[in-house]
Amino acid sequence: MIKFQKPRSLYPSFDRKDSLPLVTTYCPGCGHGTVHKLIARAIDELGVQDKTVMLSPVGCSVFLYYYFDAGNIQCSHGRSPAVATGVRRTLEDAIVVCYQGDGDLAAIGTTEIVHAANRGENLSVFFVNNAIYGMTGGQMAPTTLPGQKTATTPLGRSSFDGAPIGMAEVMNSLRLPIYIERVTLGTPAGVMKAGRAIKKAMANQVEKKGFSFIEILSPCPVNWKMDAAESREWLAKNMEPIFPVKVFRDTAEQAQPLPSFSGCHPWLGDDALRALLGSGSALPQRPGRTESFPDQYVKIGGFGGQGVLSAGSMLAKCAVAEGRNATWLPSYGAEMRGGTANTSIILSAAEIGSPAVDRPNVLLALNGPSLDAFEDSVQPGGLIIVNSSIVARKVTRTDVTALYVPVSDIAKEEGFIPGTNSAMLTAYLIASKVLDLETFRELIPRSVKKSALVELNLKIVARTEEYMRKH
Ligand SMILES: Cc1ncc(C[n+]2csc(CCOP(=O)(O)OP(=O)(O)O)c2C)c(N)n1
Ligand code: SF4
Repeated sequence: MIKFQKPRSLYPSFDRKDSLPLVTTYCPGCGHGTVHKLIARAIDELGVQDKTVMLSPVGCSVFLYYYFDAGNIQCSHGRSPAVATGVRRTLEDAIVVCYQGDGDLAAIGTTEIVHAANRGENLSVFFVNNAIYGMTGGQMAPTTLPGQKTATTPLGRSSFDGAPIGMAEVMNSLRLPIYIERVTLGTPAGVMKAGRAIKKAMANQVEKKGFSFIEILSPCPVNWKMDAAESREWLAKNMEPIFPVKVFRDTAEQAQPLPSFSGCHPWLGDDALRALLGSGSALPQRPGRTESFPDQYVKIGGFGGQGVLSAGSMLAKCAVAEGRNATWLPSYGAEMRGGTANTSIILSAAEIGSPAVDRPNVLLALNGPSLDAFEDSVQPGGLIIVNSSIVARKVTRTDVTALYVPVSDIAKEEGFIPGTNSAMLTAYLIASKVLDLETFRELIPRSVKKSALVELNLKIVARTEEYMRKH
């Protein structure tokens, strides 16, 4: 009969390591190995290996994915609760495990953990508190004990360095977490109890109950400068009085499963969300152009006040109205009115992975600084439309199509300078032929509140159309 077996959710041998695939990277007696085993056992017992996503921290456990045969995302230092929130909200059934050290969670990542807990995200967080920065050579952590000697407090932590932060207590000051417990690896009984707490935190997530936080007091023999046995004794004798081991809160029994959602806000349907954002079904759906077009990576740049951001938003709405996918990413610089502003838009028939546009294939330069800033980034074969009313120079690139349209003059002659952006969008829609100009015309009354301004914008569209026909 097999009494003890390595959990299935740990690899039988750690082949991702460069050498010694049968041992971990952890020092002898380190608590990380124990915690890994307890989590792996919980994953096995709950039968969730194929849907578990482990979030590796920065710290000694950075190579978590060497060991766990499960999904993994390596997060920036302290950011795993934010990454976990993203995974939670896109993969409804995933079991998302945040594994964090005290440098990771209680120092650089304090904001992320507090807000994820405060939102009551359905997550399991395992906080390995070894009172020190292990990976970087034993510097003081926020959890370092008073008087404890570390690389940065060689005479011992003094009150000048603050007091040990009780993260379980901080969590307990928030309203939404459903389960908060501090456990210890200081004794064999403590390890058994830690295993039960870890499993319970995972089970809460499986049942969609909400946010569970387990703080695990864990030895770091190497940086504490002790052997394995001494470190567990030191932990029980010195850490446990400062960090009381107990259940701080357990309301999982009463907690109702959180509402289910998929890629959308849990309390808003798709239509309500679109209406709120002023897009999708709230827009007229037009057949538009049926021809396929290459994905458009558009950068619009100009002075603040030239309507750069609203031009981007309008372009994205036109695409959505024609049944295309679009993203609009405004860039809010520190600029005031008169400074420079830019926005990125992607138009595609396919789903769009990221809204960032580093290499545009379309540049709409409403002013000279935008042409200077973005000309070099345009893809070969791309299109640059320059506001020739105020940009004196020509495009220097010879591997792109350059058009010069006096969009500021057109808007000015129609008596409405803020309509410069409408003139530029018209020029782009005509030159590129990707979307129907009629769609833009139809959307203007929906976006511009005052009827007098609707008229002016429509006149600017007509004037630009005429200019483009003539030239
Ligand atoms: C943004 C950033 N800042 C600082 C570091 C350096 N750094 C790496 S690990 C670490 C602390 C690790 O301590 P802890 O989270 O307690 O984990 P342990 O190694 O003790 O398990 C720090 C400060 C980094 N990698 N990235
Ligand atoms: S330095 Fe400390 S925390 Fe890091 S592996 Fe060694 S014992 Fe573990």
